[in-house]
Amino acid sequence: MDDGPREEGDPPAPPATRIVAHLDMDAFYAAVEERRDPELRGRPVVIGADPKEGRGRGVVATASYAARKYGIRSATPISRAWRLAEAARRRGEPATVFLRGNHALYRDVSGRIMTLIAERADAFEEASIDEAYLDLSSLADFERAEAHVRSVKGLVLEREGLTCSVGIAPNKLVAKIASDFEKPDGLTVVRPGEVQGFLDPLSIRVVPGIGPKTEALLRARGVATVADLRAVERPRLVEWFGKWGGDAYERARGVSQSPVSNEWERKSVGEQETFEQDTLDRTFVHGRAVALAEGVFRRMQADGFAGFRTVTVTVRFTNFVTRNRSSSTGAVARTLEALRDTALALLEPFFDARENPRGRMIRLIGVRVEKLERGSVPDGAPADPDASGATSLRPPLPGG
Ligand code: TTP
Ligand code: MG
Repeated sequence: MDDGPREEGDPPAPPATRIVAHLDMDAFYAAVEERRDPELRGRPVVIGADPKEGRGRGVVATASYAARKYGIRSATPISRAWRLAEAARRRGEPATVFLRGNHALYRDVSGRIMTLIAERADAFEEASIDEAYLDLSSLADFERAEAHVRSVKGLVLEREGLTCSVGIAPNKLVAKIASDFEKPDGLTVVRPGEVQGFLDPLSIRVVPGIGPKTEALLRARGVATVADLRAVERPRLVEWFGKWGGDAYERARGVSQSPVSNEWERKSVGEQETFEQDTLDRTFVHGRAVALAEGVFRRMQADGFAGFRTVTVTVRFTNFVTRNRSSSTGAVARTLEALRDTALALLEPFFDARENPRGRMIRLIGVRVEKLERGSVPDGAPADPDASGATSLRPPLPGG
């Protein structure tokens, strides 16, 4: 597409206000399940590993909002989720439904939603299975952007029966924080003059890049809110965090230049599996790696890609130490055999001293393909009758 956002290095255009929206589906997997089975609606629903009455391994992928009331979240160990659900049930609260999940279905729904919204933006960037950035700068003012986003939210609800939350702001960073501000079914608009006032009272945890460890470190130094972070001088942040300190300094001010990238390829397709028992049985691990490679290859093709340039395997040991190894080729690989053979070769050093000097057992493996090449999608998706309608933002872009 050549009607995309300006590239870095273009002659400086007068800085017309950018308008960026970040859209994130609400409790995505759980919402899709509730849509599929109305019996589940409003009930506590947990998608993830098999809980095995509290003995299961693996984690929660997502929990419906009713299940979040019990303290169950993404990445909660499934055994703990089970105990929280049992405790709630004993208090007389509704029983929790545990589902393994249907990833092919979530990918289908995601694909349709992405197509729907991509057609309604100047530029579009798929950030994960359930979130995307939209550049709406050509609408020129925030009121029009808000009205436009309302209609997009309405369309997603009408076509897919799902709600999402959206943030509208002058850049991706603030839009992302805003989309999380009021969930579910939220719409939060932060105009250029409001950025600092919006960010200041929020916890430092909303800043992308600040996870639990960085948060603890900052809190130990008396930094709890974005306003606190903004009060720390740049050299001090660099002293604490190295190069990342400079980014933190910018982020605390809501500054971000990163463009909404028009390329709409998902960057990778991968799957992981936690074993029932930790193991170093090479034959067994190879068997599971081959199965994962097959699943990944099918998904890659189902998502409209013909080949890949990079294969990555992940190994998590008993002690949760996690390692990745990758292999890249200049040419695009297009066969399952290539994927399988590369994955097995990458796994090999984990069975001996090269990557596993202490002979640790393996808890989990993953296989992923990256640098994907779009292939000919068999039947061209039917043209959306609304695509060229009044709500379409393409093609006119100011100065484009
Ligand atoms: P999120 O958008 O992080 O979560 P969510 O959509 O379930 O809930 P929210 O309303 O807070 O946005 O992730 C989107 C989907 O990605 C989620 O439904 C399941 C999957 N996922 C995982 O499988 N594992 C994870 O650790 C996370 C965070 C998400
Ligand atoms: Mg979401």
